[in-house]
Amino acid sequence: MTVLVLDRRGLLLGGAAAALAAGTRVRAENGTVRVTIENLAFVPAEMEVKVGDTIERVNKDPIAHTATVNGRWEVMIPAGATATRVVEAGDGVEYYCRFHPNMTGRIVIRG
Ligand SMILES: [Cu+2]
Repeated sequence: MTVLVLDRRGLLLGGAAAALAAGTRVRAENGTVRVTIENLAFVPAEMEVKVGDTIERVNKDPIAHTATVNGRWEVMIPAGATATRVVEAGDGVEYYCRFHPNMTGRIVIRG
């Protein structure tokens, strides 16, 4: 299921934030990596983790977002909330927000 909720403001903010975040890849420290969601973007957009690490997504926007991989998993992050998910084998993927498909992120599994 795909829900397209796009508006001009969202596209512009998401594009700018994604450009700023490009090229930044963080690694988990002490088994946890934090992704901040702000202005319709995942920051950092790319992370390097190991199976068993926890990804913590902090939503600073006043609207809900998701981290979604079609047919695999979805994490719902309500406005102002934090959601976590433990990295599983095969999670080296790109994900996106189901509500704002221009929001994308990438998980890289370190061997
Ligand atoms: Cu979203």
